[in-house]
Amino acid sequence: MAINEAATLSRRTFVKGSLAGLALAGAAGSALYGCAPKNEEGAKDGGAAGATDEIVWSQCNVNCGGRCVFQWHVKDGKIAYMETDNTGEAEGLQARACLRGRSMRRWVNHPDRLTKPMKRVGKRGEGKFEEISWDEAIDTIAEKLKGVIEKYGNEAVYINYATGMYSATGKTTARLMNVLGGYLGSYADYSTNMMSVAMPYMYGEECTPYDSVYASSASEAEKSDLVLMFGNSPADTRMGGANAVWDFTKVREAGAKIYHIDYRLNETASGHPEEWIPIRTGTDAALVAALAHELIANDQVDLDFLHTYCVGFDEETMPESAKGQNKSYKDYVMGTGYDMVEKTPEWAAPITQIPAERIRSLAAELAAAKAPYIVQGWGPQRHTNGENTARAICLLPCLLGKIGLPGTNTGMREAEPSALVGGIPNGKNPVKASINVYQWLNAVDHGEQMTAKNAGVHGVDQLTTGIKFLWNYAGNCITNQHADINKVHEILQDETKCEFIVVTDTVMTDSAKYADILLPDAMRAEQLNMSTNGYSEFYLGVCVGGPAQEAPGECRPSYDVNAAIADKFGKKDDYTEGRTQEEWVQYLYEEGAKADGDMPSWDDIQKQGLYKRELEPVVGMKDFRDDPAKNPLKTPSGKIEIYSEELDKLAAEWELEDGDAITPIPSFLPGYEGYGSVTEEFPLYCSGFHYKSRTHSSFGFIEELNQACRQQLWINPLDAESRGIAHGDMCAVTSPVGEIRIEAKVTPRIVPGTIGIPQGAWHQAAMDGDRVDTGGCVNTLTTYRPSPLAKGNGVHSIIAQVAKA
Ligand SMILES: Nc1nc2c(c(=O)[nH]1)N[C@H]1C(S)=C(S)[C@@H](COP(=O)(O)OP(=O)(O)OC[C@H]3O[C@@H](n4cnc5c(=O)[nH]c(N)nc54)[C@H](O)[C@@H]3O)O[C@H]1N2
Ligand SMILES: Nc1nc2c(c(=O)[nH]1)N[C@H]1C(S)=C(S)[C@@H](COP(=O)(O)OP(=O)(O)OC[C@H]3O[C@@H](n4cnc5c(=O)[nH]c(N)nc54)[C@H](O)[C@@H]3O)O[C@H]1N2
Ligand code: SF4
Ligand SMILES: [Mo]
Repeated sequence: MAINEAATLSRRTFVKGSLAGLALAGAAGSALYGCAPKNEEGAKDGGAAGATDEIVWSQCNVNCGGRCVFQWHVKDGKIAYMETDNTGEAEGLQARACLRGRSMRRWVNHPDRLTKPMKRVGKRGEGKFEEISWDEAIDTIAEKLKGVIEKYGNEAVYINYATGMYSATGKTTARLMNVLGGYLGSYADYSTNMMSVAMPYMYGEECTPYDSVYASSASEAEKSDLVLMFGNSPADTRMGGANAVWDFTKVREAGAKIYHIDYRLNETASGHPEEWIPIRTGTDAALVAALAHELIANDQVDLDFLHTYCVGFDEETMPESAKGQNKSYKDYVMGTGYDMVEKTPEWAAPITQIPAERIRSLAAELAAAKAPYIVQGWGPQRHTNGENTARAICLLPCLLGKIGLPGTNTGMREAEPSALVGGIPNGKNPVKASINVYQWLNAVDHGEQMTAKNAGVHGVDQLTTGIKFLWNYAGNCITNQHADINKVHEILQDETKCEFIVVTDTVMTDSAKYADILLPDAMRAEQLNMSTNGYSEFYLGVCVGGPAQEAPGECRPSYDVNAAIADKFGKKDDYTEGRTQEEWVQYLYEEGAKADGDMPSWDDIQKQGLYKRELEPVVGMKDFRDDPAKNPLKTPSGKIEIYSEELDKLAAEWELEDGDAITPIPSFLPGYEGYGSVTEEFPLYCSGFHYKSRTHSSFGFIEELNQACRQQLWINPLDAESRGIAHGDMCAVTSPVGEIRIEAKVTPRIVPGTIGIPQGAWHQAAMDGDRVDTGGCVNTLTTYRPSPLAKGNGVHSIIAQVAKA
């Protein structure tokens, strides 16, 4: 059913009159966030509040993933205020923006916007720049790029992981580089790194965290009688009107029990403390082992399911290579294999901080549940032992035999919809080598030493060069969002390592300070924008519109900038294929519409701005459950591999760092700076979490948002009292690699022994002085230690100490 075909209130241009009054009346209310006109303005026009010349559709394209819809009300060529999605009838189907999205006007019109191209004049990271012309900027970039390619080859060019811009025409650096001979590729992402690499060993190579075949829709949880969430908080991380936060509200209303396993009482559990099962950060796989122990001890595992659909639960289904060696998961749990330790609730209690009795009762509740909906967010896997944690959580529904059935989930995060339109294609990368996205800093430092076996290099056995040229478009992952900022600073100071860095952003972020050339981008409100739905659990859609106003100063769309760079190589036509950005948008829309069959015409979508239709819910792995012979998984055995022969092989062949391990079954591993690693100097565990007031570091400079949700250190009263820290005190948090200042939030909403820091605050330190970060960025504290299998960012594993500052 199309829910916005008529789009009665959503015509692109409408002036005054009753329709305008109707639409605007609904928007009144929250002037603080710039989404509604002031009353005085409205009064002038007899109630058609702040009547504007035009409504321009656009979207929130940051990487919270919600892609909520904006209607920019434009007056005299300037954005006057913003209204969000008010179309369609059904509840929950409106892609309504959260406070961050509703602050977008403050960002777009901020006096701190970058408006001119600049070149670095101080040291890297110092933040000293001089304005230059676009001609000089483009000439310099082209010349440096040519030089690096000639001297080191295309493998020396890298495009840093960056998530600030999701739109059909937003990311074109890869396309540019592909027409210029390619670049060092990358795999996985900072969001789901350990899960993306580990889950294919268990559920098959097509299993990604963004797939709707291997996970159930959030709405499926409404049919469940027990929802078990591991580190999953849609009310923090999917706050938009069409996101999963809405579903879980309905689950509660439907009467299902919900449990949140988290080291903190997150916003989704807020107001429902009875739903919170506090756990020590990074120890979920130990909890799963103890739950498995109880299920096995009480004959509550579904042996039929395990023997038909899975490999490696017990001896009966072990692969030939591992038979008779006590290497099954059951052997691990019952104390007859590997470490010969029985994983009883009493074993798990001191590790997880969950009392043995609670583990027992939870196992009983799980065994009794008709349709357990087991789901993990991406927090539990963003640890140095995240590969095994992700697999262990997915093991639970297997033990219960509750996969592929109504009301259940596979242990993965909720399913995400597919896209209705694609982006400008990247083309093919002629360079074969790729690295994990998190390995870029090692590749700058000592790329030529990185191999398949010691660093997870893909495509080649060994890199031939380090990274010499770094592109960074719409990302803050050079420093702020990466790890160990002090280490990054040291490595990037040496200009013989990475010789040239280009950053394109809209404001002076911490990463931007490391640019050799810094380019000012036009924002999406300032150009024609198109994007499909984001994380929405409710609809498939597409939104087209813009520009709403002109970009300030000399800001230019990055598509045009990259075309100008391609031109310096005589490759402009290869890059553009003869299309302007606007022509690409139309082309991509029409390609999407052709493939879809139901989307409106290009003419209609331009008038209507937004198209959406309801999404059919899915049950993860239903086809496999219904007919495993006909629909085998893409694992070597075609089954769910609880024991993976491939992982066993890697474990034997790879060169791992001291203390690291890869295991064929999802056993509990503490991980670097994980359980048991605290010291006298750093006696606390510390974890980051994604925060309401920002999307990572995006919006981090919007003062109103900082005031609404302050950057605070979550600390349990027990840990605070013993340190003489009171609520609101300024604290010094130290880790083995850095020190920050942050205000204390003393709260029982966090387990004792672990502190929590909202990730994404803007790093602020005198890098030529004491390097104490007064901005409170958690990546001042994170050690740069890629995880064993994925080589990913286990940045939620930190050890720390806190003192009153
Ligand atoms: N407001 C807001 N929303 C966002 C973002 C944002 O920055 N701000 N970022 C977006 C992006 S790109 C992503 S990838 C997603 C991130 O989504 P997630 O990765 O799921 O978010 P996190 O906050 O890291 O973790 C989710 C929860 O897991 C808990 N947790 C952490 N470690 C553990 C653990 O070891 N065990 C258990 N059981 N729980 C743990 C945290 O306390 C948190 O409540 O969010 C997206 N949405
Ligand atoms: N310790 C720790 N670190 C983490 C995480 C964690 O949980 N803990 N989470 C990780 C995760 S999941 C992710 S996805 C990454 C995200 O890390 P990043 O991808 O760096 O995300 P942001 O910090 O949002 O940075 C986006 C940048 O894009 C810019 N931008 C926005 N709009 C535009 C535009 O129109 N044009 C241009 N040129 N720039 C624009 C913003 O100003 C901002 O600087 O962080 C990771 N880092
Ligand atoms: S929920 Fe996400 S996409 Fe929606 S407005 Fe907020 S930040 Fe933007
Ligand atoms: Mo992410």
